[in-house]
Amino acid sequence: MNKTEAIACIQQHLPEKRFQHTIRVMDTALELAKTYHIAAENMELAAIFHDYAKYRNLDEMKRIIINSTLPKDLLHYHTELWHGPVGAILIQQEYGIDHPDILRAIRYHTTGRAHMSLFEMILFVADYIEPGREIPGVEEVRGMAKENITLAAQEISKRTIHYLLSQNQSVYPDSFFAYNDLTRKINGGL
Ligand code: DGI
Ligand code: FE
Ligand code: FE
Repeated sequence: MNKTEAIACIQQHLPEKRFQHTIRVMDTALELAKTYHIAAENMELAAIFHDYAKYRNLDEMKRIIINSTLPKDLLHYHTELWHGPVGAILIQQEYGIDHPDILRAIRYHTTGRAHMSLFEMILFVADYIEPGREIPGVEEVRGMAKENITLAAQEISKRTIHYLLSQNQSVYPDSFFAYNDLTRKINGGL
């Protein structure tokens, strides 16, 4: 599927506001891809489809989690965590997109995970810093992203966990694994 087809397709599946967010994530991810010497083509597709399952029916998503190889513990966490993993499964089934970089980046775009690739970090960061986001302090993270993508990803991980704790929300293990792994890398540990 090429970029134009992918954009036309996602526009049909998302409400206008989410579609505009998607386009901004794509532009941001492409800028970062250029900075970090990652090819544009797969990055474009990953960004375009990253929120593909965001508005799927919860019962349908639950069924997909139950009937796939996805970890069942997702069912015990916030439903907001489902759209990444379920989206990765759906675009593979419905559009035959099967590049592992694309599928992994979409699957983990909400939580991150340990050992994220540069490709995954770019989508994870682009989703948080796209110009439509008005999160307090996001400007600082935008600056970091241009200089050091690992540092930006760690900052996002840290901020997200902080936020979830302040809201008395549970934190999915992959969010902690992402934070710990990025922190180890930044501090020069193994
Ligand atoms: O889909 P988007 O809104 O573009 O962004 P996203 O996929 O990063 O989803 C963001 C939401 O997910 C945000 O409200 C924080 C939440 N989130 C991220 N990690 C966790 C989490 N929620 C819970 N409960 N646990 C997590 O570990
Ligand atoms: Fe998302
Ligand atoms: Fe998003």
